[in-house]
Amino acid sequence: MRPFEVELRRAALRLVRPFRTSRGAETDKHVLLLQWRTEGPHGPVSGWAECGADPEPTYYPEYIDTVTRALVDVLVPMAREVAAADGPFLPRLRTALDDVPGMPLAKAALESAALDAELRAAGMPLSTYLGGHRDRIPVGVSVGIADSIDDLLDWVGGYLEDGYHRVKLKVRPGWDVEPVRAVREAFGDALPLQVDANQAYRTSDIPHLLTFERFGLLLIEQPFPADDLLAHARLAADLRTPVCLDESITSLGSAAAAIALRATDAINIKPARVGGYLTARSIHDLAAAHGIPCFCGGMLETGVGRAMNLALAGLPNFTLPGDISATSRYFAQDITQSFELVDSCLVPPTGPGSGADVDLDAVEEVTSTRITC
Ligand code: OSB
Ligand code: MG
Repeated sequence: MRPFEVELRRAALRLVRPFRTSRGAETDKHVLLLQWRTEGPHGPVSGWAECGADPEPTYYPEYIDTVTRALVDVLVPMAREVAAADGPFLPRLRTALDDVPGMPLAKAALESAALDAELRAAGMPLSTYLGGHRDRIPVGVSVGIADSIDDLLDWVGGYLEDGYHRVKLKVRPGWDVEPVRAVREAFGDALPLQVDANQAYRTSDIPHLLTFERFGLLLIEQPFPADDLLAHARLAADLRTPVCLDESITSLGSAAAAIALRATDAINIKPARVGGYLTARSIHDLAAAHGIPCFCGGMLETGVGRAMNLALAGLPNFTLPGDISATSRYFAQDITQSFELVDSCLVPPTGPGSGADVDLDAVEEVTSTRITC
């Protein structure tokens, strides 16, 4: 393996509208970007990745500062040792990362940057490497908690005009039955609609959640705390609407446990949350073997993460529309080419690696701090 260096940048991009969930609100997307620089067969190559961590531990225990420390102190030095030894780099990096407990967000970011660099050097698209085969990815839109029902209906109406065919509403106790009913009344029973609670309910809310049956939802995502697989299993046993896990699935092992416990009828696979694209593919394969449909989740990614997610979402068991919306749903100006909706689908880029064309000037403009390691 060739020598490499990794540049970590903290950056912030203004969101076109604030995004509020049961766990908090954000007006800007704060992101840790990784650039993996090495020498390819035809000159210098850069692999790019973004980390799913937030500035605070909002959805996951890791946050941008802990990920930065983990990369600088532990994971990048470890990758350098792996690179110095003989043999194919990526599989050995995977094994080395698996030996370190926890920290899936930090590992995902590092492995993704290395993967992008290797594939760009080899001239191979990530979708080919992962085995994806679709050139159109059906996608939906995730709609935050609004100040009023009127605002929510305006937003949803706008997204339907934009061409989205599947809507996910963020819910929490006190913002659930009313908004879902209002959206059903305004836009009809045929609209593919699902909800995401981001862990806001407790086992004692099961009777309340059972009343959601009447809304004919595609699924109900992560109603209970991430480690409470049993609560999800109890709900799933009594609800015909599929229960879908997001934050609970942090590894192949947790996916296997959730499936064995019948705690999940569908899985939101976020590569950034499960330790990277290779593990995401393993979870996809496991779910497929058990007849559990998946969708590719998102965390308001920039074009860097979005391009990679589109490559993954081409795998055959991503049968539910992904949380991968067009650029204009997130940012007025992204740091890559923009992604546009075509018949409720996004088109994965076809270039080598992720296919993201990173605009270095745009990256400079949003960067606040950087570290090279
Ligand atoms: O729970 O799926 C989630 C965004 C940030 C953090 C968690 C979640 C989300 C979304 C947005 O729902 C999906 C997207 O990127 O469009
Ligand atoms: Mg979710």
